[in-house]
Amino acid sequence: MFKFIFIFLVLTSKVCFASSMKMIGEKGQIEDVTKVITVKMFDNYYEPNEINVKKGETVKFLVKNMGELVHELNIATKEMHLNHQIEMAKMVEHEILLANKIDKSKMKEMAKKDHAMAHKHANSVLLEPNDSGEIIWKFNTSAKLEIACNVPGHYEAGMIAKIIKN
Ligand SMILES: [Cu+2]
Repeated sequence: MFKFIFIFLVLTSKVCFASSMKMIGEKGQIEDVTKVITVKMFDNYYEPNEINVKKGETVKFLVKNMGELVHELNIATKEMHLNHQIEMAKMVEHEILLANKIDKSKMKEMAKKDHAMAHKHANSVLLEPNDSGEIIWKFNTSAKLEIACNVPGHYEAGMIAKIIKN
């Protein structure tokens, strides 16, 4: 019985996650990219802090962390960001996420037990200072989205970039 409940919980959380992901768009394909946007991350803000996209467009984001702290660029709804902040706080608690460093070997270890700790989703990158990454995202839904950093304290500090769809 307990086993059944556990499996049920795992399945429902996966389904919920998948459906909210679908709501915000999907991982884009390189051949569909029509716009490339460079976003610089500082302590604690983005430059630019307003992104214009067309509905249906596939955008490649080149992300550079120019700050002295670890930062994230995550494309989601406000509600998803707030939920994700709980996971990020857990990463800090487990000392996976330090102020200016990500303990990648610890992250791998934890991910075996708790998948959320792997922090590998197509809609986000988590970068150490001087590191860079990219996201290719297809904006094929009308969901109200924002780019945000969910490292504890950063969202509250205003590390948010508006996504304007037209
Ligand atoms: Cu940040």
